[in-house]
Formats: sequence, C-alpha cells, structure tokens
Amino acid sequence: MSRQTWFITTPIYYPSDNLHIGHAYTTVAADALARYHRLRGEEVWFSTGTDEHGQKMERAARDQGLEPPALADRVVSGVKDLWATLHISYDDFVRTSEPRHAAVVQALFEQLKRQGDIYKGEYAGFYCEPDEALWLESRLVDGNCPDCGRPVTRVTEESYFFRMSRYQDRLLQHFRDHPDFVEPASRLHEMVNFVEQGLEDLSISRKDVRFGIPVPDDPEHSVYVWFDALLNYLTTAGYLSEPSRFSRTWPASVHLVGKEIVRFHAVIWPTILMALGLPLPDRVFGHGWLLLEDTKISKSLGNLIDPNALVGRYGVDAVRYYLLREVPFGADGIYSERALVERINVDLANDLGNLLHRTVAMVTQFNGGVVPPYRAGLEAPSLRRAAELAVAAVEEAMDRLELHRAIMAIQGLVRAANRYIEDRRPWALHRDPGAREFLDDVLYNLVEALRVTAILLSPFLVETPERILSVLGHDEAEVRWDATAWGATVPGSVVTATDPLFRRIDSHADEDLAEHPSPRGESPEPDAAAVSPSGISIDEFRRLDLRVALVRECVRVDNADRLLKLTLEVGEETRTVVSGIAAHYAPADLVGRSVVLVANLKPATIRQIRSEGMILAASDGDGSLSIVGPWSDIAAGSRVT
Ligand code: ME8
Repeated sequence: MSRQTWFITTPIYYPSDNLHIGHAYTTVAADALARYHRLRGEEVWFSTGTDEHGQKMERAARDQGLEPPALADRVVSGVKDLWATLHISYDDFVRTSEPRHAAVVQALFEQLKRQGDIYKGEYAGFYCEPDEALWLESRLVDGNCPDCGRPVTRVTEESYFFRMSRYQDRLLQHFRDHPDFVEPASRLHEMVNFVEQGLEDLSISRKDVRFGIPVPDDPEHSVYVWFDALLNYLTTAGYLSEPSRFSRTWPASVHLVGKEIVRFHAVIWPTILMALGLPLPDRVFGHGWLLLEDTKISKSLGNLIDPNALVGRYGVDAVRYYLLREVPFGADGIYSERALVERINVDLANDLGNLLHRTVAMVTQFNGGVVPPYRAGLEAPSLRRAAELAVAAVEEAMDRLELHRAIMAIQGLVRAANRYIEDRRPWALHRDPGAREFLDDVLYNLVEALRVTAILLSPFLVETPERILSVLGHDEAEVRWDATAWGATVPGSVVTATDPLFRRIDSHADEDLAEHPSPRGESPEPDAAAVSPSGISIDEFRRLDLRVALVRECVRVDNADRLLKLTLEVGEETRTVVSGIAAHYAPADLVGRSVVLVANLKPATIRQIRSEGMILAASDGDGSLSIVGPWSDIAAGSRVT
C-alpha cells in the first residue's frame, strides 16, 4: 500500500454530557499508539472529535433547556480541556457540526444516490435512542434493543436507504481474507455471525431530527447520525479539502473503538467504503469496557468518574499509567481507585522511582555525580540483554495493540535493574579498591538502563520520561526509537539529585502480610535450617495434596495493598484463597490461568476471608516472584505429584 501516514482514530464522542474515564481510556490508548509511531519516526495522523447530531443530543439539550449547538459548544470546550490535561497529542479534532464535515457528508450522499446505492423508501422498524440504532423487528430480543437490551420505539416513515445488502458477500470475503481486520479475534467472530444472518438495507435518513445534516435536495430529511458520524474519518483525513493529504493518509491504520460500537465500524462502515470505492481501514480494534463492579461506566447510568479530578489528585502520568497498564487491552476491567493507588505505590514509586533514586545516589556518592566510563567486556551484559529484550517486547506488543504487555515489558526492565543493584552490590564494590572499574561499569549500566526505560515509557507517560532524562543529564532531543540502542549515554554526563518521581500514597494501614510478601498467606516462611539434610521420604512428600487449579475470579482485598482474593476451580470444587501477590500481579493477569494449589493446607482467616489453601510461586529473594503452573493444558483438579 502506498499510504505514507500512520492514521489512528478514536470514536467521536457525543457531547451530550461531560466525558468520563471510559472516554479517557480510549483516547489515552490512541494517544500512546500515536506517540509510539511518531517515536519510530513515522508520519502520524491522530484524530478525535465530537458527534453532535441525532436524537440523543436533542433530548440531552432539551433536558437542560438548551439548543443542541449550545450544549455541544459548552461540552466540547470541556472535552478539549480534558484532552489538554491528559496531554492528548491529537492532530485533528473534528466536530460533525463543522461545515467541512457537512460538505463531505452531502457530497458522498449525492454520489451514492447517483450511483444507485441510495434510494428512497418506507422505513418500518424500531429505534434505540441511547445507541442511535435502527432495528428491524426480526432482530429485536424480547422486544428490546439486541445490543443494549433497552426499550425501542416504533418508527414508520419515509426514509432514504443505503443498499448495504449488496455488499454482504464482499464483506464476508473481506473478513476471510483479512483475519486481522477486526480485533480481538472474538469480535471478528461476532461480526461474521451477524453478517451471515443477512444484511438488510440501512435506513440513513430521519424526518423528525431537527439538528442533523440535511439530505441534499430534500431538506425535510436529515442524514442518520451514524452515517454522518462514520464519515468523520474521511473528513479528518482530508477528503475533499486536502486531496494530497488524503492520499497519504487514507485508509486508516486503526479505528480504536469500544466493543459496543464495533458493529458500526466493522459492518456498516466497510460497506459504505466499498460503495464509495475507497480502501478499507487496516484494523478495527474493539477494546473492552471499564466497569464499576459489573456495571459499565456510562453517562446515562450517571456513575461518572471525572478524569480531571483523578489527574488533580494523582498527576497525569499516574492516571495514564493506570489506564494503560491495569486492564489487558481488549478485555473488560473493573475500575478502582485503590488499584490506581497501588499502581502508583508499587510500579511507579517503588520500582521506577526507587531505581532512579538509588542510581543517582550511587553515582553521586561513588563517583561525584559523574557518569563513569564504560569498559565494555568487564561486566557481564545481563542488564544490556534485559534492555534489548524489553525493546523487542515493546515493539511486538505495540504492533498487536497489547498496550498492557508493552508496559509489562518495561516494568520487567525496571525490575531487572533493581535486581542488578542487589546482585552487584555497588556499595561493596566501592569499598574494594581493586573493583573500581567493575563499579564504573555497574554504574554506567544502571544509568543506561534508566535512559532506555525513559524512552520506552515516552509513548505512555508524558512528564516522567523527560524528568528521568534530565536527571541523568540527557535532553529531550534524544527521545527517538533508535536511541533505545544500548550505549548512548556519554561518560562524563552529570546526574542531579531530584525530588522523588512519584510519592507513595498512604492508602490504608499495612495489612497482615507486610512482613511476608510471599504468596503464602499467613503461613510462616519455611525454616530452611529445619529441613533434614537427608531429605524427606516420598511418603512425607505425598502428604501434600497439590492440585492444578484454574483461577475463575480474582479481586483485590479491601484495605490490604498486597492481597488478592482468588476464586479457584479445583475439579468439582470451588476454593477461595487469599494470596500476598498483589504487588506482582494484577487481578486481570490471573483470571483464566492455571496455578498449583496446596489443597490440604489448614484454612486460615485473612482479613476476615477464609483462605482455603495456598498457591505456589517462585521467588528469588530480591523481590521477583513468578507463579508456578502447568506447562500445557491440563484439567483443573489434576494432582501434582
Ligand atoms: O458511541 N469503558 O459516542 P459515545 C471503556 N458517538 N470505554 C468507554 C466507556 C467505558 N465504560 N464508556 C465510553 C458514540 N467509552 C458515538 C461514536 S464514532 C463514528 C461515533 C468510550 O460518547 C469507548 O470508546 O457514546 C466507546 O466506544 C465510546 O467511548 C462511546 O462514546
């Protein structure tokens, strides 16, 4: 494909009310992807905007005693402020009320009508106002909207139709030829099923909507809000207004959307593009929802969480980090402020902040604040290898839009650097006059690992990378992807002490396991000295009932920073286990994974929860921990012998 620009879009949001954390989630994710591609030296176009027509906007405005344009103006100004607060680096903010957009919609409507893809008929169906979706009776579920389950209203009126049915076979063929067109894969299957049931022609005009784009030559009708909204992607790519940019930018590389609007983007949108003779986007990625317990965070449910307030409380980077790291991108996840605080305390303050603090303190104390020369070869390249692996892992994860995995890879590098300090013990090298050159290498490697970490973090965090680089004596100009190659730190650079990168937030009193950060619940650490040198007999070993268990659910334990409560399936049985691994794993990392359970451990009560066993994990004594599990699929309940 000759396209030169990497083009990413967010949905254009309804400015019917202030946006909430769910909208911030999509937009921050799109921003991280846009920043990543810019970092790689690519030309990027990143668009977002607002969807200002339709019944939903009219009703919201009426409820507030306003006309829709006045409501939109007010909300859009807040949306732009929010994107500034979150440092969203969009290239274009398109409002569907703008003349440049109406021009595109009307021109394309006319083109489709001329070529016979739009015709006038009679619409008899049902309308779901919250989704702005039209349905035939045959698609309703128990008389309600099949997407959201809410009531629908009957609509019978003259309408223009788009001959979507014409494109059914081509669309199915496109799904077959481009298995990455809709992601995650489960959403592609839903779309295939939907289309295989038969595509009907789509009603694309309404008579009772006052604020909409008028149908050319028939202003009694206005263009259906979704037909209007989807075309925003062409408006922002420069269709009509900037043909040369359009040819560089279209088709879009990624339409990032929430899972509830995948159907509009993966079925309706490609058929419109086929009719227009335009190439289809490379990917439609439908991410999951942020939920409050089991309920989607939404405007209509009123359970809003204001991202402005969160940024005010915790800072922009903490909020961005939490949004992108906490939930595997694509899956649903539960929003929790407590989990946000834990991410700040564990990942940002403890792991990253301490690494910077310790490194600067050691370079200052052992070498007068000057980065020492690197004598390649003296020191085993373990940290360099960890950095190179992290760079490759970030590349792979970002190509798959697995943002959480990209951050996990960076976390891995930070932890490797912290382990490296424990391992090499620079303070002991400093006391040994014969180890001077060795110490120099160790200090150099730590500074270098931090420099690479800062660059890797720069798509995700917007203030911290620069701070790290400036503390290390580097400047912002060095933030380029190829600068992640090892060895760019120039010996002789001067490091400067600084305030902590992130301050720990005192959440709650320390919990039970403060002294035992192992996954062993309340059971004491085994006393190594008590193990008989002659070993245990096989019968003694068999007294342990070890079982494969499947993690069905996992949640954080209230008021206990380190504890997770796991619901395990063990054969026919369900067990609850409390485990002190929250500093190492987020609940979403565990659900669906198999672990090994000590099934006959005496139950213990931890934080008023009865814990029925313990799961096994390996730890290396300096903070790393890895859960132990079977190597291949095996039934939950299987005995481990
Ligand atoms: O659907 N979790 O606009 P909208 C995750 N105008 N993401 C969420 C979310 C949540 N709880 N709540 C909202 C529209 N989102 C149309 C789009 S595009 C041509 C037209 C995000 O204001 C997510 O991206 O209802 C979702 O798809 C979008 O906001 C819906 O925003």
